[in-house]
Amino acid sequence: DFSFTSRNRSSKVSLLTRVKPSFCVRCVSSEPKQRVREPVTEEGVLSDLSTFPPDAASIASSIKYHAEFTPLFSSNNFEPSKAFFATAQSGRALLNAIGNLELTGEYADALEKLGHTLETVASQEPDAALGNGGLGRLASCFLDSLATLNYPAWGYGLRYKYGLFKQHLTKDGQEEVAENWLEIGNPWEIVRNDVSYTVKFYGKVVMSSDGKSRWIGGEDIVAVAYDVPIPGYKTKTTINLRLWSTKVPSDQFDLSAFNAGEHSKACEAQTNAEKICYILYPGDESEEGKILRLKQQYTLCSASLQDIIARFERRSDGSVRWEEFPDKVAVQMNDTHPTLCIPELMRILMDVKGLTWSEAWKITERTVAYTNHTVLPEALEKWSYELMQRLLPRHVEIIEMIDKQLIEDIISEYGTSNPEMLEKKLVSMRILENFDLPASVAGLFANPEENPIDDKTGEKVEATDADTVTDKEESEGEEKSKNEAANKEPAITPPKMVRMANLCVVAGHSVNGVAEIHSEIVKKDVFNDFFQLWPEKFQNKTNGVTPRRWIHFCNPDLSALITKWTSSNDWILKTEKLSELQKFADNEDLHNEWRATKRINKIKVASFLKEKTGYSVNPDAMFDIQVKRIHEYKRQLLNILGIVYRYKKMKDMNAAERKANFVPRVCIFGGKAFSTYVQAKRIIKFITDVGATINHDPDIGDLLKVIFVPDYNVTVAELLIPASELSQHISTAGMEASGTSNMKFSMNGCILIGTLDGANVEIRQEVGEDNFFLFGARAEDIASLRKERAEGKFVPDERFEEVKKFVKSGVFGPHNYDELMGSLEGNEGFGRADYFLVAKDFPSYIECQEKVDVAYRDQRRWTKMSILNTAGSSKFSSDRTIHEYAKDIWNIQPLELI
Ligand code: B1N
Repeated sequence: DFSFTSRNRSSKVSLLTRVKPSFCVRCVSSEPKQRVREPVTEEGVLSDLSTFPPDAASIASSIKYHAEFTPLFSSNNFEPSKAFFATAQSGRALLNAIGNLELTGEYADALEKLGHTLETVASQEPDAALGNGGLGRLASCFLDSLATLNYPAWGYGLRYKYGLFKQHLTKDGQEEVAENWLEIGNPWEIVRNDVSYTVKFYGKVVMSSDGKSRWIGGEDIVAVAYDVPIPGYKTKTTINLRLWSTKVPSDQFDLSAFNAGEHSKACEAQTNAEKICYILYPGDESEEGKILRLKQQYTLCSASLQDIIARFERRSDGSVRWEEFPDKVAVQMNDTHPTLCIPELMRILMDVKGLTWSEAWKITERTVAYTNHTVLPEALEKWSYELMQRLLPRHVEIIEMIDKQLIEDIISEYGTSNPEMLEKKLVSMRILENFDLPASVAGLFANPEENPIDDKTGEKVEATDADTVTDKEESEGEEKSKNEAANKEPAITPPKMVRMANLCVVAGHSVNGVAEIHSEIVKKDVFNDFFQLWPEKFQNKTNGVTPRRWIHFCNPDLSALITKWTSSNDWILKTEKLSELQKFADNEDLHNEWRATKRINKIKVASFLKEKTGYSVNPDAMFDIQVKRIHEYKRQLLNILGIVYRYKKMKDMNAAERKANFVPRVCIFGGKAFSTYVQAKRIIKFITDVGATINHDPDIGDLLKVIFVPDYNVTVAELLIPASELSQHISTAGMEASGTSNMKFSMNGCILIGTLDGANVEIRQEVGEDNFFLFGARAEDIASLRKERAEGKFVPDERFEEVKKFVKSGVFGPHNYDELMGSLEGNEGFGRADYFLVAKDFPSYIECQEKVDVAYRDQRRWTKMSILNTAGSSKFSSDRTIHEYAKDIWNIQPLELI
């Protein structure tokens, strides 16, 4: 029974709270007629929390949108505005919501009168963890900015019953535990039983008498909308995150089976439907897992598009002009998870609304846009053609048509005079992988020897005598190939696959990367053939984070300090004002206040670490933090081996030398490993083993502590980031698309140590080279360094070899860490030879860490660097990013508030 009514801020607010077990809050105003949040527009934006949940009329808009089947962002309203698809890694909502409404003070006072503190109430809320990491959290920042800036846009996603797993650390490393975040109810959602759509799977395609394809039979489920209001900061606008939950259609309960005692059979359809939304990213190694994941993706796309189309039609007042659809609707696909939007929109437009292929294609192309978030080949989604054909037969027909159309486009661009080049293009660009060419073009490549084509003239070359094969040669040749065939293993046909990213690039009118260097790699490498064909599609949109959650709310003392020294709190909306701090970078008073704020935040973290891990840390030591998903390319292994090197050096000294040579550090790690990612789990185990040894070593004491914080999530990030002094963003150059925690750390006055990768490059430009610790190989050198490594030409640094020997000697327990250390050596059987170039970057990393120590010893210098990081971080507000998407991709304007 949730209801949240926001009233005039100056009016008296009384509260009835029920803190546990269901975390419900009810605000009642003494002046019920007076509202802060008047409807901004009838269309597009859920503008008034007091009428939330909105009635059908006030919600009769769609949006242009974006999705990681976490939210998909969509924006469509009748003033040109758009929508998109996204995953939400939202964290907690309460402090953010009352903060955006500017009601924190009143709310805290009211709670106090009821005998509660705001802090205790807020801490009861579980994190909404409907995403895996940076991708989902980016979507949540985008929603905050969309609302704050009054853009008419929504997010769409799936309402997973279990969000990202909870991480427990045991003696064997990470253990995953289900995260039942809905257990005590979710006061932020409003179920919309009046908004539901049927979603079909399996079945077959038939041709009806009018020549149209129809998808019939199969299995139907129902997707029901759950709306989560997203209030903007200092505005009347509140937008919507619409999450879909799946259930069985009401007529499908098998009553007779149930009555006959076949209970499981009777409930089968129900379980099948409900399990689609059980968990975020179900394991997809098994066939069943793959089907479930594809069902998730299609559910998100189908329900969201039906919703958007229904809203578009409702607003058309009976005269629907489909050609206007892209003017009103934009769909931003947040990575490839919502790719099925493309064939789904085509299907609905053609098979349901009766448009022709070319009409539907023009509309689809103008509506959808694609954001690429990774260049890791293993993360570029591919689906088995056979599986997809079974589950979504009509969509596969449409994808085949798009692929055919693409082949024609490629041939018309490059001609047929150079079949070899043409074949290369087709192999790299086609949506369908490992497929024969359609009959219409197959002839070109049938047997190039038979009718070779001159490279220069493009003419057929006549066979000469020298080319003519004699009868004898021919029969010898036949004999030879027969023998070869008999000796060979039967040829394995490579599986037919559908390449989702290629489909996005072909259908999207815009393709963007998420940091400058990443967008360049997208153009020069990952999608180079597409870039040559359609250079105008490619863009960059450097990521950003919301300064509300990531400075103002999570670091209130720093926020107050910035407000004081920049003379107003305008910076929360206009982050360019942060640069005003530059002129006080040497001011002693600011230095003192700045350091005092950091120290308070560090003390909070120290007590959190004590509670969660039992370890006591010294708040005067440098807090050095690496928190992010555990992945080999992010190189937590480089960090921990650097720590091992430091420890070994300490052990080689006497107490006085140790004290004189080392700045005390608390090294904090946090992050989850994907449940089946064995090497990532070994890294966690290794870090905790190293910590267990060092933290108990009496020689070391407070000089070095190594702590792995369990269950890193948004709430933990909000605590750690304000307390950070050094943070590590040390991926192999070219592999991290952007990173977004780097931005959060820098905003909070933390100095980064990092490679020239992702958004690090731009952060360093903005905050100044002197205020960033740079090391490591450059992206453009990585390929040749890997080659050198694989050819055995690389000679590792002696210090690196020493560290490996030290680890293998058993200092950190009985394990020999063979698999982990082996991955750095390129032993046969241990996979790719140090693919992530840990050994190569190790010397420059530890030398850079020595420079960090020198800088930290000089607290004036360090504090200045810290201030200049906050002052230089204005570019990384998601408000800037969203304005760029709105202008360059969605073609929408902020709404004018009335
Ligand atoms: O997206 C973030 C970037 O800042 C990070 O650099 C990037 O690694 C991250 C499949 C992903 N890319 N791809 C994913 C997530 C879940 C999944 O199932 C891929 N996450 C990123 C925001 O741009």
